[in-house]
Amino acid sequence: MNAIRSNDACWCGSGRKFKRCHGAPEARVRKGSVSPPRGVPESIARPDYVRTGTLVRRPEPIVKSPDTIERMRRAGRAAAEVLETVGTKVAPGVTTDELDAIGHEKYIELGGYPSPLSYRGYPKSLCTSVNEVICHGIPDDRPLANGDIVNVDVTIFLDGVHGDTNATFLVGDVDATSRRLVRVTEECLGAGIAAVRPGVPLNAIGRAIETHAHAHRFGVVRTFVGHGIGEQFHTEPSVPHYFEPRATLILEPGMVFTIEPMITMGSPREQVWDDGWTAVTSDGARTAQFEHTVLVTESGVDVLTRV
Ligand code: EYF
Ligand code: CO
Ligand code: CO
Repeated sequence: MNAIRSNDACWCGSGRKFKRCHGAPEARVRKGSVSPPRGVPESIARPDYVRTGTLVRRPEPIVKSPDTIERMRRAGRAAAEVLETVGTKVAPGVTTDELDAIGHEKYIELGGYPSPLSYRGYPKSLCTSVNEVICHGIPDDRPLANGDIVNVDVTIFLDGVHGDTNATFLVGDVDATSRRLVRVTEECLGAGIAAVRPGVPLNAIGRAIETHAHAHRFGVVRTFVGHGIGEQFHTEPSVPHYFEPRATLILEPGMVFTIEPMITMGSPREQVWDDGWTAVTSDGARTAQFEHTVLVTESGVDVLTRV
């Protein structure tokens, strides 16, 4: 697919140039002020990287044991509960830091540790990515505005394993093209999940996602991919959301990974803010994301991150 360029006429039929329609620089999200990290009771078990301050990657089986799968079902359900709790609070005027505080309390109520908190200086318990922010947006004091879209990404560490999920929410009255972006992105996740079954190559997932996104003339972010998950937040395999001929791993029952397509109205390229985390579209066009942690089963797929 050829990405729409800033000077092209917008595909939505507005008659404006794309940059004036969906990528207007004046609409860009600005960095706000970030509050100090929130504390977690000592009674809650932490991932290794929080206790030691460094991430040491350990070998971890791609096919999980029945015991690990049971624990991942609990962690997945808990992640979904946190996301649901935060999602109900999304509204114009609410700051993303307030969303972080609500999520933080829910992680603790469920007995889990917020996996992003304190990894290489990441200061918050979830990610909030507004409008043109692709992923890893840091909750701050910016109030959500009527018409925004915001992705909330939750990862919990519970029973020694991680569960990872996210969704994009509409803030008040959102324009039709942004609503379409959000709907198509959720459909892309559904198409990726529907491609999962034993015996198929991993790249069937990205092929299904990319086909659906391109049918709607949207872009697919390539830099950030889904990931294996288990006792570690990120492990093998990488799960591209585009067709990657080299991703030939054959899916087997017991594999657990995330599918988390990031879909753009314009260019799928990204830039990272000088906070070292916040990834935004290079043209300022809006982007949306949905994510589930999924298990390959004998008959197909189980989504672990549902309430
Ligand atoms: C490498 C971070 C990295 N990393 C990934 C950095 O997969 C994610 N969302 O679906 C995702 C979210 C975040 C993220 C938020 C912060 N980071 C944190 C903890 C461990 C880690 O290992
Ligand atoms: Co996530
Ligand atoms: Co993830």
